[in-house]
Amino acid sequence: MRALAVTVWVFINLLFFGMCGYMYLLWSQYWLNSDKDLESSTNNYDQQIYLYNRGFLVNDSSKYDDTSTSEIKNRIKHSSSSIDNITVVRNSKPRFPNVQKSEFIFDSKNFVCKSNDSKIACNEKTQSFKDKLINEMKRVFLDEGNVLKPGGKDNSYNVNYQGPRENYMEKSQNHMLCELRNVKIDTIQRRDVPSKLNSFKGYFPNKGIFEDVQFKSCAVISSAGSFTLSGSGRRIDSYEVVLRFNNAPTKGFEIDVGQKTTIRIVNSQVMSKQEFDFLRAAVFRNVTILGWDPSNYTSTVEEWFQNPEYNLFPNYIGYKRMFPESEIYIMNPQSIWKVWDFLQSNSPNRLRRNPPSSGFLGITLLLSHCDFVDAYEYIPSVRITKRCHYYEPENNQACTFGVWHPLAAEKLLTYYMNEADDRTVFQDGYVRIPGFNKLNC
Ligand code: NCC
Repeated sequence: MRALAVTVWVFINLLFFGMCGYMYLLWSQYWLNSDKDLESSTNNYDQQIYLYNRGFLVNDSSKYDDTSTSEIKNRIKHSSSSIDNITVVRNSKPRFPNVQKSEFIFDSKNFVCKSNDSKIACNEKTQSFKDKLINEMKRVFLDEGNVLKPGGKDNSYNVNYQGPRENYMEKSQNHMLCELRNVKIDTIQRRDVPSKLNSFKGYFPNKGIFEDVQFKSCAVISSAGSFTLSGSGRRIDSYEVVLRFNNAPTKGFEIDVGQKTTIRIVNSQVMSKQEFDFLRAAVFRNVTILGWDPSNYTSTVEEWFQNPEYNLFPNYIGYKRMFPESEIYIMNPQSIWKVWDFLQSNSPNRLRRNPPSSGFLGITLLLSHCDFVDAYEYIPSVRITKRCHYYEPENNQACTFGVWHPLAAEKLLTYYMNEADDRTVFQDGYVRIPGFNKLNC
């Protein structure tokens, strides 16, 4: 009798829990599908960049609600004409607690060495900052590979990488640099212009950027907020080549970022959108310009010419007409994906399938032409702040750690290839990478 009662009890329990499980499955499938709709409406590059650059994950509704929709629309910096459908995600879908939540606190004043600190005290501060920072970068790096995360499955550039995924830490610094040396950043030359676009040909040079030129010392100046109060300006101006990004100004910020600019790497949004006034703004004058625009992963150069993500060609040609002697180049989009392949082939986990940031493209370019490259505030120093840029008040730590570009991977690998000591990296704010001509491969 008792055995029968136990059996019935077990059966009822099984039935009850089975039904609960089934209902949960139905419920989560519903949300999965509604996510798909949502992804397609938020998949647009502008929206993703907007959200990521403000530290939002695409589905992270906790940060915005109905009332902020119009504010979101108003504040989109680089919106394309099609962007009036920002989707607001409601906060009612099943969620599991995030076991890998960030514990990184921007309490940088605890880590800055003061003039009266002993060498030991300063080293301790540096070490403790380094541990926290590297942990945070590794956390983001691992999180990025998580296909279950919002945006984790996105593949708008049709990346179909089939190569190895090795662990960079199992290779020597020299080995890594030798691999990166094979990833040459090419620029579009006359011979690359498709024959259908013959009238374009005359605007493109017969040589590549910095072809056969070797510089002694080069500095890459990230646009990070951590430049504020760095006082690095004078040192930066002493390099033979100084590379800056997009529309990052020097005027008014000379003490921290210097005033010299040799080359600017400019993304296609900045080159093409009216608000950046590429043809007239002073920041783009009298410097070498290298524009870039991502193609699809497998596109030929010809296909990309006919369908760039942001059409940078009208302003490229306009600039060439206005300043015929200017040094302006366009990156070969296939080089962008070769750089991405390098990052992925040295990362055991899957990277976001989006192009590398201008920062890593700039470092890679200069390594071919400089005896050494010092990258400033790319690996954030103890002056780290939530501010995205040194020239804008906006807070957004995603600019530093990345959610859309594979920034965390870029930075971990860069730190690995660096030969400066930790005090230089984290207190003075720059990493030093030996140029390719110094390598023994
Ligand atoms: O912000 P951005 O980057 O111009 O920065 C240039 C490079 O500096 C490094 N960086 C920047 C900020 C920060 N806190 N830490 C950093 O390490 C990065 O390596 C970065 O590449 C770009 O890469 O071209 C980017 O451009 C901006 C934007 O288009 C321009 O700033 C013009 O406003 C992009 N943001 C948006 O489109 C909203 C950003 O995704 C990448």
